[in-house]
Amino acid sequence: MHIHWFPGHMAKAQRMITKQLSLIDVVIELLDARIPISSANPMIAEIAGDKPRVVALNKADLAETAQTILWINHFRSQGLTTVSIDAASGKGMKELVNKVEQEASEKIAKLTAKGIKGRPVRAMILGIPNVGKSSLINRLLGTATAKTGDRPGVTRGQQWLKVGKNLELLDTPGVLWPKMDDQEVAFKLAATGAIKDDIYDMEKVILRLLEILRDNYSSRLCERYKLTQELLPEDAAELLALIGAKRGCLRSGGVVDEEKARRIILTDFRSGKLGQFTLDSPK
Ligand SMILES: Nc1nc2c(ncn2[C@@H]2O[C@H](COP(=O)(O)OP(=O)(O)O)[C@@H](O)[C@H]2O)c(=O)[nH]1
Ligand SMILES: [Mg+2]
Repeated sequence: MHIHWFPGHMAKAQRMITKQLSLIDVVIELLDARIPISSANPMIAEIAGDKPRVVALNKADLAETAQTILWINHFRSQGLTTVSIDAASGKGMKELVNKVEQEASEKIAKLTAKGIKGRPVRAMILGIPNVGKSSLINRLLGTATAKTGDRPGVTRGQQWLKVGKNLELLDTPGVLWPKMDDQEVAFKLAATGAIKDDIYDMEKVILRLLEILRDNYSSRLCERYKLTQELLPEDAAELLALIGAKRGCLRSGGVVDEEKARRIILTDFRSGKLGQFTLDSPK
């Protein structure tokens, strides 16, 4: 499994983010609640520097609720303000905005002391591809809010978006890169859809996923695909064929269409039809 990020791209992305950070008060670090470690950028602490940071565990609707609570406590014990959100449905937006404003309160108080009154908090979202940055921006904006006008950001065309009374959000999120040198991390990123489907070995990902499902979530697997617990094959490839057959993914001659079976399993997993999953656990 290879993730196509090149040092040149990363350096450029980082330079860009660093420039943008000079404009903002608070970093919103968006993580996937299903993989809070694997979806993190290994250099986020350096990138964010001394800017206050709020960790938002997104896609909480797809993660195991009890695990998300453990993760929130874990991050909080490290001194990081952390919330869980669901940008698709809009859950947790108010808490997120409150935390962001809280994190900036010291800075705003300093500005006020200098005579600069009513300056809104400025924030920007950072996260790896597909973690939900655009969805979050749209959610925070809702329909009622308009762009703040012509005051430019760093990039031409970049704008501040007004969220409520006291918060302004940079309309372009910072795209971070994930860890790239760890096979297990690559698997989790691929399984959850953080990496484009055409740049990894889909076959291997599904087989690994099936192993995890069989070992830890066998009852869900059986329920979804009408399988018998006692008859679950040890071998993941056999399990794939069995699910394919059950789902009627058959080519002429009754041969199982494995590609189709893989698609079904991956879609079910990513959409929550196989239940909620958290693939990273706090140490
Ligand atoms: N279930 C669920 N899906 C989400 C959530 N947030 C984003 N998504 C989906 O994840 C995919 C990627 O989201 P997007 O906002 O484009 O990610 P970006 O690449 O970080 O901007 C889209 O299909 C979204 O609908 C969430 O909280 N829950
Ligand atoms: Mg986007």
